[in-house]
Amino acid sequence: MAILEILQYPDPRLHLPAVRVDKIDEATRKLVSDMAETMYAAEGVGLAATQVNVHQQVLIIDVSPDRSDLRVFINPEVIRREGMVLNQEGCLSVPGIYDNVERADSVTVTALDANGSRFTLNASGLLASCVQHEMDHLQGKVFVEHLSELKQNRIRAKLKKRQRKAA
Ligand code: GNR
Ligand code: NI
Repeated sequence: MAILEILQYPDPRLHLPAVRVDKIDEATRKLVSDMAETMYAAEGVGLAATQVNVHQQVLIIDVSPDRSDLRVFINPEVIRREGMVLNQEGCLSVPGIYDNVERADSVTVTALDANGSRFTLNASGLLASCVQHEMDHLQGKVFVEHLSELKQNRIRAKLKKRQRKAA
């Protein structure tokens, strides 16, 4: 296992669209296990492959309080969405920034697991928000892009300044 580097907004690589995985093999399972180690080390509830600069449709989520319920989604598709909610979100690629994002209240997702078996999940609450947040990443979209241009400009400036200081 390995901890991978998480791309930081506004890195342009966060905007690359992920391609479908056509064969789930050992390399895919290694990616999933490295992503899990990376997500747990960073104390996130989800991670998309895009964030670790792998532009394939792979995402993981664990919203359990004791970090014992890892869910793996390969080539995920939302097949139902219902309702609207406003929830505060954060992102490991946009550290220290939290804001409200409107999402579907509940979604049904179909995807492949790490063994290539298809499953369908009905999600609501944090799990539903997280699925939508991670699927946005796979399309090259970061949650701040749901906010106003003014907020996006402020966030970009703040993170660039912070990255300059850290360098
Ligand atoms: O850790 C995370 N918390 C979170 C909170 C509300 C909605 C979505 C998320 S996902 C985020 C981890 C992350 O950046 N995943 O891409
Ligand atoms: Ni994120």
